[in-house]
Amino acid sequence: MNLLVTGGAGFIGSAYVRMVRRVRPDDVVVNVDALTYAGNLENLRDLEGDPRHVFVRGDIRDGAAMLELMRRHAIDAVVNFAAESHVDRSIEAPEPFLETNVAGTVRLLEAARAASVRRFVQISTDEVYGMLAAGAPGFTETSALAARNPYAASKAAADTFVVAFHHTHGMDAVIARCSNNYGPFQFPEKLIPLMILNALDGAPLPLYGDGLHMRDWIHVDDHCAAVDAIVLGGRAGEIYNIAADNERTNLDVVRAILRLTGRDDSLIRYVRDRPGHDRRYAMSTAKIRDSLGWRPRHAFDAGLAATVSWYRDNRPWSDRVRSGAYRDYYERQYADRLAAARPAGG
Ligand code: NAD
Ligand code: TDX
Repeated sequence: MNLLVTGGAGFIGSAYVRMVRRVRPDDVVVNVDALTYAGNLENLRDLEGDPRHVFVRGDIRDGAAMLELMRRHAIDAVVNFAAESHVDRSIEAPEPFLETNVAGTVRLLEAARAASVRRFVQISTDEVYGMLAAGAPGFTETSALAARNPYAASKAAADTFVVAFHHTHGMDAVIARCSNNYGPFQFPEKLIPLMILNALDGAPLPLYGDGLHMRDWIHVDDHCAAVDAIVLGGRAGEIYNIAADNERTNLDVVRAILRLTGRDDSLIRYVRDRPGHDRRYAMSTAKIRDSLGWRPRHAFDAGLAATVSWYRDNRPWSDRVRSGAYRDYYERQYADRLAAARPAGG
């Protein structure tokens, strides 16, 4: 199979690309990523020199470029991870979320249709269902869309387009809605890597509001395995929730990180709450378990401990992310090759 993965230099997309190369060595992965602040080619170091991993710096909003890539590589399936992914940024500046998450997804759908790509998998999120009341059973795939922050609104809009392309054009499109991911290579603007790095440094840990908001955590590799089960066996037009039943308050997560790093609660700082902060997300995952046989493999406590160890052992990665040095990597790895390929004076 020839796969086009978008956003494959980000946290989850890079884990998915590494996984596909490992489990299906004959598949070709064309990895297209705009390398925004969140894209980091150092996440793909393991794949350097791999002839079946083709990295292309490109923007999903550029429909003509996406179509050309799909045709040139005879793409069988598109897996769309590319997105602006951070809620706090969407509150400050929603425009890039509209552009990439909505317009970008529509242009990618149009390109996939024009190229007669067999399958389109949209990577969505639990946040499209909105906030869940304390004690209420988890959202199912038929729950209404009720996004409550600009990031979630952009993802819900994108999902609606995906559903519309399935119904209107008969496209084989499938949506995956996952809960909060954690694991190696996550950009340290998100709760878990931010708190791990601050705890390792003995710096304050900023908890929003009362710290009692609940999220349901899943190891990134379990999410990727679920996505791959959907790519291979999901039914056209269906939506699949993905989660691993690890609901925790943010305070619980932060305390676990403090224990794992040998620190104590004195580092916790309660700071101004996120505007419109959703109290709780949770979903039922009976559908993907029953129909595709997927199960999570990582227990949260062990997965979190391994993640803390990874950040402790990979300080050069996070130092380069935090200093901004990671952004030079693309230039060093690829710009010379591109310049060499260009005609003189071009
Ligand atoms: P990330 O921010 O780490 O990575 C996003 C990647 O997309 C980056 O490499 C970035 O360069 C790329 N990108 C951004 N705009 C682009 C554009 N216009 N064209 C091409 N590439 C572009 O995000 P992540 O946490 O890996 O999330 C990946 C996907 O999973 C997103 O669609 C997100 O909505 C979804 N998701 C994330 C979580 C989570 O907990 N992180 C949970 C559920 C769903
Ligand atoms: O400094 C912080 N302090 C804090 O208390 C940060 C960054 C977060 N938080 C809280 C806010 C949330 O309740 O921690 C929780 C998790 O925050 P984020 O890591 O920003 O994730 P969240 O807002 O839940 O969204 C994530 O899960 C759904 C991803 O970023 C999305 O891409 C995904 O779709």
